[in-house]
Amino acid sequence: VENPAWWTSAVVYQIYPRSFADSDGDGIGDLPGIRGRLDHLADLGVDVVWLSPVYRSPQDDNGYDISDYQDIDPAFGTLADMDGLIADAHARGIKVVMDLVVNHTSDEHPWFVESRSSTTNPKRDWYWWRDAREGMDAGDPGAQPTNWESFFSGPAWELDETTGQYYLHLFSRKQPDLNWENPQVRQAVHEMMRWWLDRGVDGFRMDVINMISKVPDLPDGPPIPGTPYGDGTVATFFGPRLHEFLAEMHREVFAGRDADLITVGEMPGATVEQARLVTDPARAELDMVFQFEHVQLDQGDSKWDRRPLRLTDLKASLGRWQAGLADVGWNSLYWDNHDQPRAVSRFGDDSPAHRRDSATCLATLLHGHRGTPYVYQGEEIGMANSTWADVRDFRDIESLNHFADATARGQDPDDVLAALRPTSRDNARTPVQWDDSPHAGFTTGEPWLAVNPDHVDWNVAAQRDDPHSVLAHHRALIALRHENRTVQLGAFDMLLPDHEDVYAYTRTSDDETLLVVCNVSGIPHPLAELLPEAVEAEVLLGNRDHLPDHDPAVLGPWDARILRTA
Ligand code: TEU
Repeated sequence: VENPAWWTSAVVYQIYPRSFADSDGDGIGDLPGIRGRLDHLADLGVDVVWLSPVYRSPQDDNGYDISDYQDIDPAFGTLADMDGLIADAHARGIKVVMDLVVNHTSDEHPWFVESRSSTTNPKRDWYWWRDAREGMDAGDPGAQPTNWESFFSGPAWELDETTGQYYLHLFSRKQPDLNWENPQVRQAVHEMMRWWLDRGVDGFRMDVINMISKVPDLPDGPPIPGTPYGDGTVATFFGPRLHEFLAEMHREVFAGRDADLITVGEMPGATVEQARLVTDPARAELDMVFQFEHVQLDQGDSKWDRRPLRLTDLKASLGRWQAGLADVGWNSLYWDNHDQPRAVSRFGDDSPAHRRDSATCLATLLHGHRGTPYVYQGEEIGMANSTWADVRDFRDIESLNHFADATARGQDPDDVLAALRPTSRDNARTPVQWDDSPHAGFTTGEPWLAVNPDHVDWNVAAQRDDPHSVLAHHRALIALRHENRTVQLGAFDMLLPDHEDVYAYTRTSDDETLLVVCNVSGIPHPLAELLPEAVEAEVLLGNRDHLPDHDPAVLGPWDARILRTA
């Protein structure tokens, strides 16, 4: 790649502000709290920080329901705090990316308040309004305009009494979908985006941006067996005008500025082919996307139906994405975010014996790939899923709605709770564990969501000066990416595709070949047999070669190594 973009050697850190650091004792993280912890990010070495939404919001979906895109919610602070955070981050050479949530707004956004006020309001067509299904009366069971289900359980349509019509909400009923067919909507969004760029932000993570183009006549979806619903994603994922809207957004917002910016589109259901089109620089749409294939390999019929991950499935998936975007486009690389359970619990082993090694093994496996790695708050210290005594411990609307919906349909509450525990998004949202003090140094008040009891042992303070900590390993991985062009741009080749425990691949550039080999299991494997060339190779970074039982010829439990073999 000649003249590679700056983000091909960058690492992004995601902050979920509600759970990061609370400065005023109200139990909710805030912007001044983030400003007070920027040295942690600088020490880690990240280049960009992506903030989950901090805009004014009723907080129905913890800020992904926005009522004013150009103001900060008082729970998080003020616009002055935001300006200060941007300045402080820039002073440390860290860029700031905002979360752009424009598939939908809050139902309390003035645009929707106007839109719902009457069928003739000028903003009526800013959202998706439809009459009851043909031949049925508004309010009748099954009278919703389509058979789609919301991601947060229940129908994707809400009847609005004022006008007797339904409005579409793919997420909660307090998150009405914007109608992107309407050029006024697109212009208003572009204007707001330019306003944030003028304010100094360096780009956007774009929430469910593949849903902004829908099949305009909103057809029913194919029936989903065992449910009263049809699959709405056929009409709402990657609709016919998506590339047109993304190219228009690039022209209207980024053109002329984009050399220093970064854009990443969250695209549930994205295929490699679609990602190639979206991230092809020649098409000037987005820089990269978040795809979901690798975080759905351990799911059955739904996200609540968990099954063990097969490593060969992971290799096939990540390998396909590496190959598919090798010659055009770019990958994002992630395990964790605010919607996913903690990787060390999900894909690693968070038992005391293996937690550190499996966390550093998973990090090595991910960061060695070609793409831009995303570190989610707490992932750098091996934070794990929390314990959930009963449904009252949860806060996430997705989890709470699922519990209510599943039990209302007759599922045993204990079974539903058992399904929530390993999967709930709240696992990612427990407060960041800064130290072993009460509430882990996150707040001096009552945290909005309980701190994981394991914070007494797993916290930033305990790891900062430990050269073998999960934190130190992330620091080393990030430094390696910054200094090594083979890690940044080298060709990716998967090895051992059929091995169920060992994940290995090479990265090749003109001047060297690196071999990344990871034992994604608690069982030793003979490296000498699997990859003989690895045994004597130069070790650039290992995660357990400091341990007394380390044997160069044998991969120990969760042993991960980045080697130079040529
Ligand atoms: O998530 C999009 C999305 O598809 C999630 O619902 C995800 O599929 C699921 O929760 C993971 O299993 C984005 C935001 O990241 C999420 O926090 C919001 O709730 C959602 O959009 C609506 O804005």
